Amino acid sequence: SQGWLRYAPVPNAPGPESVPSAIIALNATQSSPVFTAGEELQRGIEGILGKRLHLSATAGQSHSAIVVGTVDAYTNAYGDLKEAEDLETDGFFLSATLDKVVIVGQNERGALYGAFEYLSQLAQNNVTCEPLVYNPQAPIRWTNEWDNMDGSIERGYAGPSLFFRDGFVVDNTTRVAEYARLLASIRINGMIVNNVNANATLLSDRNVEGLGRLADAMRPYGVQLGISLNFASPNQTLGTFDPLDPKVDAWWANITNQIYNKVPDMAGYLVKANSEGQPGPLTYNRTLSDGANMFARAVNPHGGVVMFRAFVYDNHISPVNWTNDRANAQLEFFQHLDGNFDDNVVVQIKFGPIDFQVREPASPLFGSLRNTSTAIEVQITPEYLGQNCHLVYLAPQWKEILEFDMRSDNHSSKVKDIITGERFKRPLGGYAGVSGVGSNTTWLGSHIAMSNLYAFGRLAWDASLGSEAILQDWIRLTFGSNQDVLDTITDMSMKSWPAYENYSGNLGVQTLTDILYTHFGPNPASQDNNGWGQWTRADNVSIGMDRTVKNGTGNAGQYPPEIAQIYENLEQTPDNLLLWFHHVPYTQRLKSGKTVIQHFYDAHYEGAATAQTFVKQWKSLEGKIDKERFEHVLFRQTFQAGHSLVWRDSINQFYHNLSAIPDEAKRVGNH
Ligand code: GCW
Repeated sequence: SQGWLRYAPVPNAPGPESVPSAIIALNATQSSPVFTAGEELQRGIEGILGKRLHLSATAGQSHSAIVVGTVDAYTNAYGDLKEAEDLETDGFFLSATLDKVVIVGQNERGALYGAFEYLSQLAQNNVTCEPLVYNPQAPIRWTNEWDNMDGSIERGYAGPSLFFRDGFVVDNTTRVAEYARLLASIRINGMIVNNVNANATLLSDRNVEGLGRLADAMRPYGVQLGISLNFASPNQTLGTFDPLDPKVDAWWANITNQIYNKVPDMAGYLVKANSEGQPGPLTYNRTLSDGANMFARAVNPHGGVVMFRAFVYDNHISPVNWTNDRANAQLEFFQHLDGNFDDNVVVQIKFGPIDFQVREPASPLFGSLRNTSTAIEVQITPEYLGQNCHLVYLAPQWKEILEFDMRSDNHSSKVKDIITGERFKRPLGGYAGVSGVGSNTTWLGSHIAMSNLYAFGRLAWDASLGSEAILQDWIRLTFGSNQDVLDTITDMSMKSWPAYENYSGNLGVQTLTDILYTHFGPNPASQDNNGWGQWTRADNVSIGMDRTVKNGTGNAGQYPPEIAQIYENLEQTPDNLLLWFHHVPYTQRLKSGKTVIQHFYDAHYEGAATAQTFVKQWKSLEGKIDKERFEHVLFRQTFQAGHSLVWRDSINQFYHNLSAIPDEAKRVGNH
């Protein structure tokens, strides 16, 4: 499906006279983003307004035309544009009146973004746009695809890979281009095409040639290809992968040159090292920065970037010791390396200290790396959050992290300003979204989950946007502008993350899914005594991780002082992170006045009740949405409603058995 780029006719549209009669894509050469912009404008306007405009590549009379091009091409043809000086890399200027539309990109990619912006406005029934300059807040706006060479996708819920099959890059790249088109429309400029748990066979001649073809399919959309690397790749030929061995360095320089030969505009590398069994520099007693810089040297001559993941921890950690804490790992591994990374290295940090749980505080690492560029990693594919069988609109969760103020040096230090490079004056930084897109026609396995992909791109461009405003753009583009459809999907989506949190793991206790295998469905018992370090420390009388400095793992002390003091202190810690930072009796009173255990019981009933209403809400849209998508989403909402009851009863029963504390409302247990 076309996702949000349907270009469906707009009812009550002001008519074809509301757009100019021709499109000029300035100096457009075949397969360039400006060429794509011209074609996209033609296709979009034909779909939305039923009028096919003449398209040409040469500057003509700009009156009564839609002119799209780079700032250089535009000024050559039509003279100075005063807004041009405000344009930053990938930025664009857009102005639209009824008889003249000007779309000028700082580069070709920006011009394409401007075309998509104009089409998005048209599709939402706005035919004019105030003259405005649009610039990105962050240079790195990438997806991470966790696609394996055999065609499976780690944590993907939408069928096999678009990129690989049976060990090789696919022959047919049609869907790759369609995906790049969706990404370009939300201003994503890079895509890591293979899993961070990477395989050295990606670097075979045949696959490097294949990467060239993938990049060719993405290039017309301005999406640059990047790849994940297996740190031990040289081992087979050299018998070593020591990052300080000159032979190893030369090996990487050589293979990197070969790749750039096929993919001249490769974005760079993504590296997961010394994490969950992956090889890395620690094997040779080298530091993580030694490892990262080895790749940085290889891509530097080509202008490439190395995204080095901060997701490094011991996955055989002993639960016996109460001061052990996986949440401490990132700072322990990375803080002392601050300043040691080359300039083209970006440390990519998962939003929270553990692993994409339903509620986590922001990772303390954001607040403490001052001489290192950083990026935030979020999961669009909701591994722990219902795997697209539950509706969970994630933008509100991402916004909470992005807006969180670390108060580094007692100074405003919002995560969103740290990762753009603004706060610590870093040259690079941005966003990585783990997408999970597969060959299924819905892309993510569920039509309604596409709001998450859409919102990721929008926030990566401008983190100050509101989650509801982004959502409503997506709804209008995806389902049309019927008011009931808009209101209903807005209401359901905005309630969805709180509902999921309520019927899974609340008060910051972690999601409470099965963590050993599926990461799906309730399994609170699996959340203790495992080597993964995802613990709740629940016993008969008490629950929660004591992460205080005075008594626990010390994790609260990893935050800058103003924040550390809040998390250290039971009274000041917000209820929704209480069990993340503190170990308390089930009878502990929350700020709401309820006990922890009663909150568990009530929240689980509330959350599951909300999931029941989603079914009724969705059913009210019958006839207002096409049958195929109506039935598809109804099926999922019905599943979610049932599964939320399973969640509710499993979790409540589990803690009722453990604590033997009755539910005041007498719903839980045997009565
Ligand atoms: O959350 C865990 C996932 C793994 C994933 C890992 C990571 C790609 O369960 O599937 O591996 O995180 O982010 O590296």
